[in-house]
Amino acid sequence: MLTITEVEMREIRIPLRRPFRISSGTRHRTRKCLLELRHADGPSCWAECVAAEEPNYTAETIDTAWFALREWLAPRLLGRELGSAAEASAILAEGIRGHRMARAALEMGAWGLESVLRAVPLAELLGGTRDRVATGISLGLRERPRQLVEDATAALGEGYRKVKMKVRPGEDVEHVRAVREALGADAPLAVDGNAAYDVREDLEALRRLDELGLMMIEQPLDGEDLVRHARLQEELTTPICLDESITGPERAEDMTTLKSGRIVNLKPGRVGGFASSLAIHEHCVSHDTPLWCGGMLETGVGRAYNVALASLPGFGLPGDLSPSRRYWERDVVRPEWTMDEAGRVAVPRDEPGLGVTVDRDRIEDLTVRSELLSADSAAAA
Ligand code: OSB
Ligand code: MG
Repeated sequence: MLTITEVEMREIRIPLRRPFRISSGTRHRTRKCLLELRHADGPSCWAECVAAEEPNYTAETIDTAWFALREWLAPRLLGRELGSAAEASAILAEGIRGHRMARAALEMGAWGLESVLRAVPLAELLGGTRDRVATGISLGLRERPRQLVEDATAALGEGYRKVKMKVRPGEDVEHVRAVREALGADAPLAVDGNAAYDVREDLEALRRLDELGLMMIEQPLDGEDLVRHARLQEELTTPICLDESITGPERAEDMTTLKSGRIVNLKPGRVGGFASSLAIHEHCVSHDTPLWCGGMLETGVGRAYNVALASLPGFGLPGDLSPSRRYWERDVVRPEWTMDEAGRVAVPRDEPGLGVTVDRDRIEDLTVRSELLSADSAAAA
């Protein structure tokens, strides 16, 4: 039986080594919500919520997630006897719209805790088969094309298997073309619009990007706009990859039905967790849809969950699974996540749970608020 008796919520503030700019804004540091789930018999496991400080990627933020976790979500699981973590998703979803990032944090934590209790590596619990997963880098916007050429060249030199450039209208064609020319026609190059494009106003720019031999154009249009993505995909040779649009298995099915895109960026923290991720994975595999695991500037805790998921057989394209050094002076886990010269991250296959040790002192230093939720307090509420 899987019984979560306590959830300790923490907000940490951790500075990024370099600011990260996307179409809708710049991040200098991240405010992160971490959870520690404790089982009746003592074992515990950490989890991470991917919600950011501002509602510029999705409507959720760390503050809405904190509220949802405390008020509605954690009380549903606390003290409840689950046969397995696979039951958590439906319990957390019942009668609750949205709040997928909040749900995912708790749901994935339940899988992590089950992995600890059953002494099975998380990757194995999910059905992962790979020992290593290839990673790409996601480059933030830079003012000058020359800076991007430097960033991209350095990334390929480090071994990264894919270079994804953030783009926005007006900061796109010239920048991407410069990188394409510097890296050569065969370099694995992609762009991510983070929903900033308008299919009518920006069609010319999208057509120019289409000529640059990109692996994919990620989420050019609004997340809810599967119909216009379909129309755009008809116009373009480059595959469209959906990120923000894929909020669950149904949206992946819609993408296939409507032909809104040809590739899926799956972030478990965005789709409500692992049960939903496994369903999307299955859909993509059965429809020959290429799939990769995206990232949300996770700390080493969130990274463990993404790496475990990315070890499943359907994840054929390099994920956004950069090592700790890309983001942090010092991560919150030991050892930190690293990448080999061939751009691969090793999947922990010998240890249950996250496969890395949480650095409690580091987390303590970074914590700005915490709250302890227990089965007793949930029963009283
Ligand atoms: O669109 O994939 C995205 C980061 C924050 C929010 C959205 C996105 C991203 C990234 C970063 O691209 C990927 C990473 O974690 O390295
Ligand atoms: Mg994206």
